[in-house]
Amino acid sequence: MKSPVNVAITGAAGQIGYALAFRIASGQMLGADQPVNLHLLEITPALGALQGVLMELNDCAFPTLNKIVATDDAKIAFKDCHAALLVGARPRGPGMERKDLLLANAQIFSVQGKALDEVADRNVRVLVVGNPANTNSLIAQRNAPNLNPRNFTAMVRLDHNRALAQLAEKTAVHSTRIRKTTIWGNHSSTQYPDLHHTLVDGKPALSLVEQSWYADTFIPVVQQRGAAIIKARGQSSAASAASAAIDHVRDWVNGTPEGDWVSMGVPSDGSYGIPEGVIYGYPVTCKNGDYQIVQGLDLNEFSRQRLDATHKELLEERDGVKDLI
Ligand code: NAX
Repeated sequence: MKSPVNVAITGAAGQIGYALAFRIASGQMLGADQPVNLHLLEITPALGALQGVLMELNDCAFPTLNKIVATDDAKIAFKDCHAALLVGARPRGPGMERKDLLLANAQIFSVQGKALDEVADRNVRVLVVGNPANTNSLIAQRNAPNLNPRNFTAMVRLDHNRALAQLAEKTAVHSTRIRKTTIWGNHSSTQYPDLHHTLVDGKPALSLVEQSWYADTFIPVVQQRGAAIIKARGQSSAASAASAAIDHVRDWVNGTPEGDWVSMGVPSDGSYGIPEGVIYGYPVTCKNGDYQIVQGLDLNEFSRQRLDATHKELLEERDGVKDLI
């Protein structure tokens, strides 16, 4: 048996945390031969509920779950952690403006960035799920100057998986037969789900669907899927978000299949004309525990405008928290 790895989950008593912890503990993220120590972080008032999660995790008797730490202290939760899934965030309260929400979360992610910087494993992989995910990831990264900035990522994988599901339904194939789909930019309604390079059973997706379906149905449905789930369920996406977080980390660690790519929010490096300075959804391939942005894709005017619009929103978000980065 391999030696255990330390996986931190913040907001572990919340909706997504509850779905996530059990799947990670049962080996679905890092493998059935990889024991994990779960480090669960919550705010003090949620520690009682977190104890309940801990009791249930123990009651599962998972062969891959080695140890659980449950705490309200980020420095205990992040101590020597190899992966940190930052899910806990402040929800929008009554009368709260978007700007206030951004700032409230910026405080949380600057504190957590500093704690990671101080105590996490030097190669810790960080996935931010809590919204606004891209900007929260940037804040954590900027507050952790001693860690590899490339290791701070944000989740756009749920949007990616939603895009696969929509296209699979439209073309009547299983989603496993779809390759090379991209979510560019922000995990928000400005994200750009791009099918220009997508293949369905090896055929260009855009040769199988009408342009009007792509532009007027597919793109808005993917962009607004979170709101549709809230309307239907009365609560925001949780199990699908947890599943996407597992996909993100698993592929980052274990690699992406040959001939395909996934979407990850990663620090922009100038690729596709997006200047450095934001965490941006890109098509990436993963190998040997690292990711690379897919290069050389053609972008037509339709795509260019959408890449720039979502970048503009990220710059506005960044400006709103500039004192904390
Ligand atoms: P919940 O409100 O159910 O859970 C959040 C948990 O975080 C709560 O238990 C809370 O006590 C805890 N928390 C708050 N501040 C904390 C802190 N400073 N340290 C540790 N824990 C803290 O929300 P849930 O539905 O689980 O969603 C969590 C976050 O994911 C939200 O910000 C949500 O907007 C975001 N989402 C992001 C998605 C993405 O694709 N990137 C999709 C799903 C989801 O909407």
